[in-house]
Amino acid sequence: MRIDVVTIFPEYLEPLNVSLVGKARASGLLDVHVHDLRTWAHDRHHTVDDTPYGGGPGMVMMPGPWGEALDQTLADGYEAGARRPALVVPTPSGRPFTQETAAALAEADWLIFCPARYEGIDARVTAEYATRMPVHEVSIGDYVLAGGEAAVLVVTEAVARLLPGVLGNAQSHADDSFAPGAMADLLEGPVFTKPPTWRGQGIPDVLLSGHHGRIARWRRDEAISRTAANRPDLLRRADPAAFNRKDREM
Ligand code: 6GU
Repeated sequence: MRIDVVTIFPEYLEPLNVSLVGKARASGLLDVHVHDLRTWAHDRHHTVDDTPYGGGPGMVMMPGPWGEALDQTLADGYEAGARRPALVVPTPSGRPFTQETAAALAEADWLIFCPARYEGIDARVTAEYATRMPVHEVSIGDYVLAGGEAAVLVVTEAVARLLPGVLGNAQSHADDSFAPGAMADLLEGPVFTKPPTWRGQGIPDVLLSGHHGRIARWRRDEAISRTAANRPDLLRRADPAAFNRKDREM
């Protein structure tokens, strides 16, 4: 997968060199290009924002630099052999970014991220590119960040770990909270490793029983309790029949 990021804070994207995403880049599974939007600002101060039409607080990112940046980024990507770009525009007004969104984006072969600062990007930019390619406006949660760069890190990590070959063990995302499947709509419960006693605390006996059916049922029950405590909204949308069906398999 090719990823381009156009930003006024290229250094904010340095974490893309670290950990899972960094390794995916080093192994050639991800080809990441970070661009400074101010490269396409033409005045002495490299201005990329201006006051909003209609008045109001804050500044809006100008369409000029974004249009030139995206045209150049698209030309370079096509030149390098990338096909079928999709724009990802992080914004608190976007659709909620979920595991489902991550899975859909992981099917793409080229993502171009457009993180905004200030009050956002002039709306004509997304309108124009939407005539030529998919444009995904995504929000990573119900709170307001100073800009979209942190969301680019979040989305890239969620997508990268779904790419074939990036995680050692494909099962490790089959069981994730929010993954589709048996434990869909349930959060993962607690986990334990050695030593068997730590600061006076043992581990649940069932985990040492060797009885896979009982262990699976215990984990499922823990998942339900944790979901009830932390995300009752998920339990309300879950299918209660799915819980009982599992019991008959054990
Ligand atoms: Cl994607 N951007 C900003 N600026 N704030 C957010 C967000 C994105 N998602 C939640 N809050």
